[in-house]
Amino acid sequence: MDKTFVMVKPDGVERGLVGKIVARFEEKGFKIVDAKLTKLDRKLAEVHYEHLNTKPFFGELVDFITSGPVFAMVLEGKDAVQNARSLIGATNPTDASAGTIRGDYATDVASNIIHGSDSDENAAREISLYFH
Ligand code: RTP
Repeated sequence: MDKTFVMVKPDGVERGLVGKIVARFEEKGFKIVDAKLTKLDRKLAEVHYEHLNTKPFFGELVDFITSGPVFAMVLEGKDAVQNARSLIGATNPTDASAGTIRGDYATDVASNIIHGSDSDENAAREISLYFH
């Protein structure tokens, strides 16, 4: 079975959406193999999002992701990365289909509720960053 890393961002935790989001992954058939509520320090946020560190919104992204607790999960299932991304929906909620998490719960790219790894390589990297 494949693994992926998924994290309900501070806006999703603040809005009380953790239970609903976890239920969607469980209903799809994922198994939760690890999970925790945690708060990122700036160093972890900068490492997690280092691929975006030249973007104009990088400072805002780090401020946002460290602004409150996140709910981080390791999910196991067939084609875990791709199936989780399908449930999550497009990065910009404006482009995300209804029925996806971002399509149903978010309107703004800067606070789009949830993160999911975009490759097996990044899933392994992110799991080791958050769960070690
Ligand atoms: P994520 O890593 O959070 O799952 O998102 P993603 O792969 O779908 O998108 P990525 O390009 O890696 O962007 C990471 C996060 O940066 C924020 N963002 N803000 N203000 C903006 O224009 C902007 N663009 C991206 C989003 O929170 C996005 O999820």
